Amino acid sequence: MSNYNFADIESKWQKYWDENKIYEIRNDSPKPKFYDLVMFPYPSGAIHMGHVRNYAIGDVLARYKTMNGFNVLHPIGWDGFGMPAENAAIAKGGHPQDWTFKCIERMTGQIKRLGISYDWSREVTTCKEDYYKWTQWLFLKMFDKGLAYRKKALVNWCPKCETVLANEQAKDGRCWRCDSVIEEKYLEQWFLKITEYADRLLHDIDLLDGWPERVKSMQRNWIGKSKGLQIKFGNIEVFTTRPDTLFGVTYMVLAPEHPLVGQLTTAEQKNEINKFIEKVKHESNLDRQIKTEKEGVFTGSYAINPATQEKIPIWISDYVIMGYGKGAVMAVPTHDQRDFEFAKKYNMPLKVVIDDPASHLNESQMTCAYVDEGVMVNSLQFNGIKSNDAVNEIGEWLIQKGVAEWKTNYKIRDWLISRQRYWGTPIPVVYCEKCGAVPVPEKDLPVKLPYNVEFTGKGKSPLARSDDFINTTCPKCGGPAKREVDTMDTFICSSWYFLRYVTPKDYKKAFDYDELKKFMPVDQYIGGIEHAVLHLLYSRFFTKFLYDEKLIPVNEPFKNLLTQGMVVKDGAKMSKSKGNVVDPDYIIKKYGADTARLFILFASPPESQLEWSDAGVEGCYRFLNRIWRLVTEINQDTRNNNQINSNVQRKLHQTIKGVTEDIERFSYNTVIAKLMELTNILTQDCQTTRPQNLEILLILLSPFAPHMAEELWHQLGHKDSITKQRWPKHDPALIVEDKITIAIQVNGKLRDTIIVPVDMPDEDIKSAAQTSEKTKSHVTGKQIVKIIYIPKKLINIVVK
Ligand code: ANZ
Ligand code: ZN
Repeated sequence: MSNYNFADIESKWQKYWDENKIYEIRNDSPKPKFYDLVMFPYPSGAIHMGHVRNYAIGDVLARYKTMNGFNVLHPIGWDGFGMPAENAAIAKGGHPQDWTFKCIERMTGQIKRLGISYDWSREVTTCKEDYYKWTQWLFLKMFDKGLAYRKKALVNWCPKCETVLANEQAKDGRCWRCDSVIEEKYLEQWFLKITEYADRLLHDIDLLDGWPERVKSMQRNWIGKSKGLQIKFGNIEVFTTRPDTLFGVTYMVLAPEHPLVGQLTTAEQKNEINKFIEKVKHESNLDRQIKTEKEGVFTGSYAINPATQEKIPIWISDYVIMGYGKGAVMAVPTHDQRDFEFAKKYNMPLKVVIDDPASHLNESQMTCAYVDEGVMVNSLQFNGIKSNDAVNEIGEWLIQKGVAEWKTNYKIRDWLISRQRYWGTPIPVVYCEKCGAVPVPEKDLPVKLPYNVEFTGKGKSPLARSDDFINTTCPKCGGPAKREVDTMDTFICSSWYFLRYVTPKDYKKAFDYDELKKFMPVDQYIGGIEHAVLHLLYSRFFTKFLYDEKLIPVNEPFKNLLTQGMVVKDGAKMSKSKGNVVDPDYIIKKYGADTARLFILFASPPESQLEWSDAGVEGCYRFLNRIWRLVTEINQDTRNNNQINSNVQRKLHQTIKGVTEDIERFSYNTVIAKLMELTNILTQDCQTTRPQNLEILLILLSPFAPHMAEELWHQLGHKDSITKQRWPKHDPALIVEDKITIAIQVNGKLRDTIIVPVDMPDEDIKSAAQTSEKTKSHVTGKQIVKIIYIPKKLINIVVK
């Protein structure tokens, strides 16, 4: 017997797969397609266990689908642009490009040592000219359609990253990358009009049956559609989702930035109002929304409620945001909690207009707003109807009066894509004094990112200081012009990379409609939940745009989505700062890639959190050693064995069935448990195990531990690769048990079990049950009232 020398075996087969292009596929294969995609990595320097998990999950699927006769597109590439490369260049000297390519080289080696079945001939790198040329081209397409535009706006600024960020990247007021508190700046920047697609992005979430509910609801909330009514209170318009509360409005609140505040403020109130506005300037929108203590000041003016003709005071407060709705609210303290708190603080009147059917509380009894449905009161002709119906009726009534219109609002904002950084795709625009902002013509793409720039880490970005880059001529008038010095958000690069994998080497176009037809949509996408409203939303937006332009054949990119769980150790996410990182290289060196893969897949189902366990790794290593011994030792004696053990056959076919079903539902951990059981049975049965059985075991194992499976496959005498084998099918006739176990109860209490042949007639089973020794003592001397028989399972004898 030879030892399981994983290091030699793994490098030997990796070389074999590589040299024989085992994992390269053709676009024109006659087989049905399967597009298996993992989120491509950012070349950060080294892969971590999260990557290993992601790629191992994807690899099992790729190998399984291939063996089931699919033409599996299973590519990998690099999300090459981004800030860490530039930051490293600033900190350590060197160049982001050199740093990035060094990282890619190192990580490529690591991924290859994992034995993942990628088609490396399709490798895509977003920071290479032959890729970012097309990213620029896509920008121009959007520009042509008015979907890329420049505007001056209040934007999120990360002081540490020294750049602006998209709203999606500044969630909860912090930078998605470095967690710094975001500042707001008023700047002129480039945006993509994702809002134009808001409704379709929302609506089509319903088509995504293969996506986790959690991701779908995160996207729904982010888009934040709300239907409501825009009502004129004189010349002030408000947006409300609750027209049913109109008769309960007792004051109005404007955002401090509202354009009418100046003219509404009376002389007496001027001082206080200005002081308040000054104060609010220092609060971010986010602070204002989460602040518990609402503050405000009276303007001195009044508005007229169009329903009641009552005079209501107009206030300003920080809880009303200028960027949402109309920047003004009709306040209903009895039915809106924020308004309730504000009214209590400033002694504003309360008026109930929806009666709480459970408590009928009046104004003075209320301790909080009543926000649910009820019966309309104090609302003139609307009294007595359900508040739910009143939404529409009051709405229509106001529309008739000409003071309102239905309006849909969205929370999502246009995607700010300018970045004041060097290491990104240059925005292909020049500024000419005569012609203004002029897009670079397609034939002049790519606008190359210059290599020779200076990284100081202070002040302007390297591009903004590179005269060679900046100074150019206007494509329109030929006069002197200056290039845009901002680069694009790298999330643009990753919004279309899955299209490039289909024709990665096409120098003439970004992608090809007909070729995409063969592979899109992605059948299975696998990645982290952190991209729920970043990459996954942006990619859907790009896909819809390209579909509208008739450039691609699908309008949703990803049919099924699996969000893998985190890898944790000692209960915490692996991270350098916590000092609990387990280095994949170390595990591969010590146990081999097959053990690493197997452990990662065995320790928990893909979507759950995975707790690292050294003992678990050891266990997987021992399991692989058992298979090694089983095949290398036992096989010597049984090479020509043709005897069939029906118990072993049954177990084998049950395992084929179970493993296949489990793989189909991503229950990889239970697959491995089943393979362990089968291995035990085959080992016990070592005298009679036939080589055919071992072959099936190896095929079932191959998606999980491909190197060992390939090696032992060849040791069994095969000359071709195990990856070329067909996935086995179970024989339904063989999995049927020939004996069954019947439970015997007396008055519902289990007293005995008997094992009988499956084909024993029911009458015989019933009499066998009554004659069982253990049952007898509970039955003798008593009267049998009835016998309940659940066929092939259970007999219950009821006695008196
Ligand atoms: C009156 C009212 C009565 C409201 C009531 C709610 C309950 P969503 O669902 O998020 O769209 N609102 C409108 N514009 C606002 C702004 N710029 N800043 C802060 N709040 C604003 O929320 C819509 C509701 O949020 C609107 O409906 C309005 O308050 C408030 F019993 O109008 B409501
Ligand atoms: Zn930052």
